[in-house]
Amino acid sequence: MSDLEQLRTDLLARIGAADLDALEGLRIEALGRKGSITELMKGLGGLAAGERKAAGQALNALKAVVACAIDTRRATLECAVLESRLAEQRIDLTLPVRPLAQGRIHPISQTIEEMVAIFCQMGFSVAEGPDIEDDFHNFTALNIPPEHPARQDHDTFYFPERADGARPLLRTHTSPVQIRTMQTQPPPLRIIVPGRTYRADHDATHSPMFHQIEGLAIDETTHMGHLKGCLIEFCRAIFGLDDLPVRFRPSYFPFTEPSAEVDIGCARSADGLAIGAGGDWMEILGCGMVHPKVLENCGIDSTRYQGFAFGVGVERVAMLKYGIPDLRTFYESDLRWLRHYGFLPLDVPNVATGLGA
Ligand code: 2NL
Repeated sequence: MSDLEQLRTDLLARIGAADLDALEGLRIEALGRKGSITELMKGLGGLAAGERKAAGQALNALKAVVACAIDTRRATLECAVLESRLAEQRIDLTLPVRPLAQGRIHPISQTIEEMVAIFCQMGFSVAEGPDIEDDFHNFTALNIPPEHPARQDHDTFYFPERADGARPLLRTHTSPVQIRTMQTQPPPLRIIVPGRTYRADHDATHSPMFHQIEGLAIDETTHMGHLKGCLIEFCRAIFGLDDLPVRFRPSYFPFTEPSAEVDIGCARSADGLAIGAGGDWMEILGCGMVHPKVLENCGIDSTRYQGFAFGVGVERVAMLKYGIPDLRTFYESDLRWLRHYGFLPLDVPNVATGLGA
């Protein structure tokens, strides 16, 4: 075998066995500026004229064969790499989808939504306001002057006194929002005010932060019949019982006159408590006709306008409706509890499910 044939056989064998990195090395070794074939071509000039042509043709043929073999081998290797990546990264469309981490709606949020839906269907609008209030909006405007005993009952959280002598506080009810609405919007008014409220009280049945929904309706002829109809309807809608017994019991609040507490029918037994007809009663909310002094404190003419107001504790309704036995669990942020008692985002209240069972 001639040297050239030997070189050819040797190169083709090594090309056939090379991986992509080795292949580039081989190309440089054979065809690069100092490659073996390049060097042989440089040597052609030194040959006798008679030999030069045949040797040149043989070298050109060798160069073409080697270049072609390298290109073919490279294409084969690249193709194999692509094939193996395609096989490895193939998407298996038969696999089940990964479960999406689904959040839950807190029972307090759900209960607020349901109550808001009921009152909005009756024509109320939602109003909101600040958690940090001043003495006037939380107490004085509501007919609770500084020396009034009701101030003690409220266990108010106060902030340090400011330079101007004012002492900001955390609102003890959502009524200040109604006061602000009456100060800025002329009657007729129909609003409900859901939100956080605060009292320095902490035991098995009281939390320092809790939620309320208050309502306010003011017009020229709004009377106690409207209050009763509206709240009877609310109690029946929120518990999904068309025939739920509801009674109004005289009571006292500084900001309403007359005032009443609303009880719903229930049955207490060894098994626990069931809402509905059963001979027993349970308090569910407070209400009354807005005191004329409160209207006047907000710049509303009490000889022309009158109205009713009410306040409902959200936690108590949520506990009764969803069978949550311990108030404190609402605020523990225990994810296992939330997965059990919480609601799925698409479970929005609606006429078919939200207001019913
Ligand atoms: C309760 C009692 C009540 C009101 C809240 C109110 C607000 C204004 C004027 C008059 Cl601006 N009244 N709110 C009235 C009666 C009762 O709540 O036991 N809530 C849990």
